[in-house]
Amino acid sequence: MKIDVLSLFPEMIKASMSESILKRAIDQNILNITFHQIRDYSEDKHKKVDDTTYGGGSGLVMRADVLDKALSTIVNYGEPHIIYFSPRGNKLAQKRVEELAKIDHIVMICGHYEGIDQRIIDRYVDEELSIGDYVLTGGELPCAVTIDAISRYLDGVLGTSASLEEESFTDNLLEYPHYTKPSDYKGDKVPDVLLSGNHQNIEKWRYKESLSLTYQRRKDLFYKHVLDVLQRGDKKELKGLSEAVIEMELEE
Ligand code: 4FV
Repeated sequence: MKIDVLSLFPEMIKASMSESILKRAIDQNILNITFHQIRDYSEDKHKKVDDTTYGGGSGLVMRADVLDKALSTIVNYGEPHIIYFSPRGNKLAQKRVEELAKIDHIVMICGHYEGIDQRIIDRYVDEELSIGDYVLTGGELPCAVTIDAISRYLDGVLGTSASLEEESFTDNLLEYPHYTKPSDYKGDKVPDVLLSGNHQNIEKWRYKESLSLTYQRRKDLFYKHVLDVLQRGDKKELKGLSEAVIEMELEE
């Protein structure tokens, strides 16, 4: 995947991919990321990239002419999908991450101050993305978060894709509890079923744990999951769901 990142603080983003899985993905050229210092596109003698907001009010806005110069340079090479990070955007979730991972070339615009001139959004931006309902100092962290999440879906980045199949938000379920050695830690034991080697019982226990945790913490996801299972109408799934719900009831 080719990613062009426009930022006033590219080092912040580079730092987040200088270790471990992301560093390996870049070294193996699975991820080909080009960083563009937005200030380099300012023709102002002081390399100014922002100005006061029309209509008054505090705060500064990133200038259209500077961003246009940067984007027009990059966009010439093919039809990239252009993302701008802002609290107004669609909330990033695993399903959209999976879809973005299938795109060859993405341009990511990291705003700062109050944001960027709306005319750049109207002219260039295909998608506004938010990573959460809170206000950050800049788009750099949302950019790093998005690249990290996407990279996990690129072939060759994760050891096996198996871990992608069984993780949070797969089928709208939160992940079941994980345990590792020692089997008894300060008297706290690993659930017996996980030591049983009976994979059918282990799978049932994990499903019931995921379902119960999702019901407690994310009813929005729980109802989506139940609806999907009902709509799929798969007998084995329906049986598994009803058994798990009964067990949850019994545990209440
Ligand atoms: C943000 C978010 C976010 C708003 C003004 C950058 C800041 C500043 N981006 N998800 N939450 N952006 O807070 O994506 O320019």
